[in-house]
Amino acid sequence: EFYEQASIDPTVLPLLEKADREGVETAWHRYLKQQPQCGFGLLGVCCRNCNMGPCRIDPFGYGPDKGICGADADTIVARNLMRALAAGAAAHSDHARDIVEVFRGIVDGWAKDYKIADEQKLLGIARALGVKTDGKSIMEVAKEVVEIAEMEFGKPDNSPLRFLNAYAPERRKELWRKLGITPRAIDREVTEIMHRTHMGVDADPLNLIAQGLRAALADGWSGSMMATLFSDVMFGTPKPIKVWANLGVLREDSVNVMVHGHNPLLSMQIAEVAKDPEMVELAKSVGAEGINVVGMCCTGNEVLMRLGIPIAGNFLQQELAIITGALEAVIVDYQCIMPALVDVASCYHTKIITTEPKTKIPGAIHIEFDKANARESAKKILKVAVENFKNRVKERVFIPKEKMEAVVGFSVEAILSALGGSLEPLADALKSGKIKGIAGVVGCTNPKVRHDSSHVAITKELIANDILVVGTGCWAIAMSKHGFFKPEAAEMAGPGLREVCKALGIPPALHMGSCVDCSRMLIALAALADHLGVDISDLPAAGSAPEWYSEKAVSIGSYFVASGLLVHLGTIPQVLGSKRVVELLTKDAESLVGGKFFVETDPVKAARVMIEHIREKRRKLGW
Ligand code: BF8
Ligand code: SF4
Repeated sequence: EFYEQASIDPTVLPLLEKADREGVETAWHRYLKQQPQCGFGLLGVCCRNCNMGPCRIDPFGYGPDKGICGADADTIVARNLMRALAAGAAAHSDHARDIVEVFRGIVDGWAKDYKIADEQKLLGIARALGVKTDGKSIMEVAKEVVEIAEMEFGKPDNSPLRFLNAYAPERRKELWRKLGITPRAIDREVTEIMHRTHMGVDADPLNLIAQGLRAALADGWSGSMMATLFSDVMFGTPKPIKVWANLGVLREDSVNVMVHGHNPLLSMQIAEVAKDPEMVELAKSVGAEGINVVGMCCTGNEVLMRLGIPIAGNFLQQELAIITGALEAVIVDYQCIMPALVDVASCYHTKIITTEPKTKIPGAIHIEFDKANARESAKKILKVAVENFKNRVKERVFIPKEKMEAVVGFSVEAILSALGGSLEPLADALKSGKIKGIAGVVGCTNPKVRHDSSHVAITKELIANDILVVGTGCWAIAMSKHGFFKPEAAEMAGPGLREVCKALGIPPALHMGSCVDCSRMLIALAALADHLGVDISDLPAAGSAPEWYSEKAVSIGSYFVASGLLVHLGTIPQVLGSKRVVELLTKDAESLVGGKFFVETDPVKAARVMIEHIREKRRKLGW
C-alpha cells in the first residue's frame, strides 16, 4: 500500500507496479531505503565546512553543543541554509547566463539559428533599463541591452543591479538599501555566501541570512528575471494555448522524445527540428508515424507555453516516463535530472543524452549541443533518438491512457490582455472582494509528500475561498494534469472568483511558466502594488511551495519573503536544529522585510493560514 500512497496521479501506481515486475527502482523505492533519514541532517546541525570536522551538534543537549571551531547550532544551521540558497541562486542565474550568451550571439551574428522573436518585449526591457530606443535599429537596442545584462553577473561597482533597479518598486528598493541587502552583482552575492560560510568568517545567523536574502534578490529580480525576459525576446512571450498533460501524451505509433531540464535554448530547437521534413522522413523510414516530442519539468514548461508541446509530467515522473518502455530518448540540459535515469534506462531501450559540458552523467551518451550551429546540432541529437525506435520492445510497452487538457501560457502580458489591457479590472475585483487575494503556488514534487496531493489540496482550498492562484514549475504541471487549467475549473472556485473567471474565460489557477518565470510574479506584484499605490507587503497576497525539494526553491522562497510576502513551505526545511534561525525566518523577518516563512505540512491548514493572512491585509487596506 506504500505504492498507493505514493501519488494521487493515476499514471503512477501502474507504472510503479510495472517497475517492480521488471526489477527497476525509482525515487520512491530509494526513498524507502533511506529510512530513517539522518536526524542530524534533517535538523541541519551537521557541518562539513572544514576538515577539522565533520562536526555535529546534539539536538537533545546531552552531547556536544559546539563544533571543533566553536560554531554552535545557530551558526551551523544558518550557514548550511545559506549554502543551499547560494546553490539555488547560482543555478537559476547560470541558466540566465547561458541565455544572455546566446542573445549576445544574436547581436554578434554567431547564433544564426536564434532570433529576436518579440521586438516589443525587447523595446520594453530597453525602456525599463533607461536605454534610449528612438531612432535606433532593433539590433542597436539589443546591443546596448545585452551589455547591461552581461554586467549583471559580475558588475564591479556597488550600485544596485540594473534589472532590479528597473523592475522593483521604489519602496522596496529603499527598504533593501536601508537594510544593506541591495544586491550588487549576481556572482558576487553567491560568492560572498561561499566566503562567509567558510570556517571562521560569518558566525551571526542574522548577518548570514541577510546576505542570503541579498543573493536571493539578485536571483529573483535579475538572474531569473533575465532568463525569463530574454527567453521571451528570443522565443516569444507566452499567450494562452491549449495543451495536453500527463504520461498519456506518449504515443505508441511514434518516436517518443522527452526534453527534460530547464533551458529553452535546446528544447525549442529540438521541438522545431522534429517538424523538419528530413527528420519526419527518417522517422517513417524506421517504421514510426512521426516524432512525438514531449516535455518534462521546466524546459517542458518552456516549450509547453510557447509551442504547445505536450508535457509528460513533473519531477517525480521522469523515471516513470522511461518505465513505459515507449521512450526512445531523454534529451537533457540541466537541473532536476536524476542521475538514476541512466540506471532506469539500462533496463529499457531508452537513451539518455546529455548535451551540456556542465552536466554529464556516467552511462549517458554525451553529445554537446553547439549553440552556434543549433539547428544542425539539434538534428544530430534527435537522430540518435529516431534511430533508436527499432530497438523498442513492443511487448514491454505500457503507456497510461491518462492525459488532461489545459490552457497555459499566462505571462504578465497575457494576463493583462485577458483583463482588457489594464490592471484596473483586477484591482476593482480585489477591492470589491470578488477576488479576495492572490496566491503564488510554485515548486517541485518530493517523495516526502504524496505526489501532487498537496499541490491539489492547497489550490482547491484557495480558489474555493476566492483567491486567484498563479504559479509555475512542477506545481503548474500538476495543475495541468489534474484539470485545474481548464476553463471549466472555474466551477471549483468560490462565487466571486468563479464570476470573474467566467467573464474572462480563464481558469481560476494560471500557469505562468517555468521556475525562473517566478520572476513574472514579481513583475506582476510590483505592477499591482504601484497601481494601488502601496508596497508589495501590503498586498493581499501570499506564496507557497507545497512539495518543494530543490535548493532553487530556497532561493525563490527567500526572494519572495524579501519582496514582502508570506511564504508557506510544505516540506520541512533542514533548520529545526536552531531555534534562533527558525525565529529569524518565521518571525523576525517580518519586521525587517515585511515577509516571512511558515512551515505547515498539512496543505489545507496551510491554505487557511494564507487565507487569514490575506484577510488581515485586506482589513489593513480598508477593503
Ligand atoms: O525549476 S519545480 S522539481 S523542475 S526545481 Fe525542478 Fe522543482 Fe520541478 Fe523546475 Ni523548479
Ligand atoms: Fe566543525 Fe567548525 Fe569545521 Fe564546521 S567549520 S566542520 S563546525 S570545525
